[in-house]
Amino acid sequence: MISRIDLRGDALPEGPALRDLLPRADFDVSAALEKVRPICEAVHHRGDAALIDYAEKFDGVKLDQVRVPAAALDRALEELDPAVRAALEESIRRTRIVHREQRRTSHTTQVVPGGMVTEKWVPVERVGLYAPGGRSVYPSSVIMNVVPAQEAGVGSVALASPAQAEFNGLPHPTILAACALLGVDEVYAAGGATAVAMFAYGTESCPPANMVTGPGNIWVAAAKRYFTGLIGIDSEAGPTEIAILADETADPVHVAADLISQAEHDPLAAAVLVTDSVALADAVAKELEPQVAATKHIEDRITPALAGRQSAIVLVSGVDEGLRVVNAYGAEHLEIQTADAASVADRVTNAGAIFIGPWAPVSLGDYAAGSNHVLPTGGCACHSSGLSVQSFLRGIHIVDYTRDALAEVAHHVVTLAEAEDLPAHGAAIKARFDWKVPNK
Ligand code: HSO
Ligand code: ZN
Repeated sequence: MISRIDLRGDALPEGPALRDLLPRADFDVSAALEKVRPICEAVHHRGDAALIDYAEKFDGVKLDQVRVPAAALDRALEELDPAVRAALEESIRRTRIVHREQRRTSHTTQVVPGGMVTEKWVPVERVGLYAPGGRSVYPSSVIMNVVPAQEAGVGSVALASPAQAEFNGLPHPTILAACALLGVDEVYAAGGATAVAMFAYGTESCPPANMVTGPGNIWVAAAKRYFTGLIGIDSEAGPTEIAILADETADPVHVAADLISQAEHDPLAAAVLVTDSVALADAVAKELEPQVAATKHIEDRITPALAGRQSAIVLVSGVDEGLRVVNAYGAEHLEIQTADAASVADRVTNAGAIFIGPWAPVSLGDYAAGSNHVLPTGGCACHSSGLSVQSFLRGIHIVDYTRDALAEVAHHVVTLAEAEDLPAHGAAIKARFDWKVPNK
């Protein structure tokens, strides 16, 4: 069911060449871009009317309004299964305590006496969060997006999720209940690219947002790319990935279960085991069969994900080589299931999140570790981080110099301005000192 890539023997190639040996799912956002363009333009020009038309076309529901009434949020919370409510509350509590510690305080540096630069952290004013419907109704993702925004101090947080025909055109009740638990009362029934466009341009019922975050399919990713520059985004989330670096000490039952856990998201999800133990590779391959057979989404997601070209068991000659492979790959989620896992994890440089040892499976991080589950995919972990409080803050530099402090450095500024053929830059300094350059 899962293919093997044998990298033992010859020396491993360097960085990008090594990465090329580890195939990934095709996720061509640029091709989808052309298809979302007319949708975004329609929302721009026709506002709510376009959102209502698209809900009818894509979601099969005729909406009277896109804003979800407050009573619907209250009802969803009242009707929420108490066990789910308790689990969501614990997830919120843990996620909040971790993210609260990420808050940044402003800092002032005295560069020279009288010359100060302050970095002031200011939250984004208004954020639109997207929660998918259909195959992926994830209240946990509402938590992972809302909590860091709230902890960053974002004043206005709105959420959009597709209208569902079976719930009278409201978003899924668990999504509404999660919003109610989090204190988010501005919710819209809008899906995919239309929701991103609604937040980017604003409509009659929804004021525009400065930033849109949240997971979604390729259309959501394409709409985020379409609006880059106009609004801020978190990332263009692609299909989920799990990589596991394991040696002969790992339990094949755990390894197989964890690979399957992320394959469950999507037929394009990637599950990659990197190991120096042929015995473990064989045992995991064997263990996958009964575990896959016993789970729910076999045909539509798990089997195609594990059999897809994006998933593999990669054989390496040792843990050091394994580290080179996982660092080249830059997985969204990386589990380390080796002897002395913490010190192996210390040597990981590229991953969205790292899960150490046998008691920290990715599923824990998906729901209740306290960490964030919105993480970079598709190798973006080599340059980006997951969602955090920082994602919703801007650092503004505040420059405050006295006359003497400016005089001290004036000649350097004038010299650099002249070197760049920008004499007016130098003149802005000289004008303050009777058109002379002090200290020269
Ligand atoms: N593993 C997904 C997040 C998720 N899992 C939501 C369950 N629900 C991407 O990190
Ligand atoms: Zn997951």
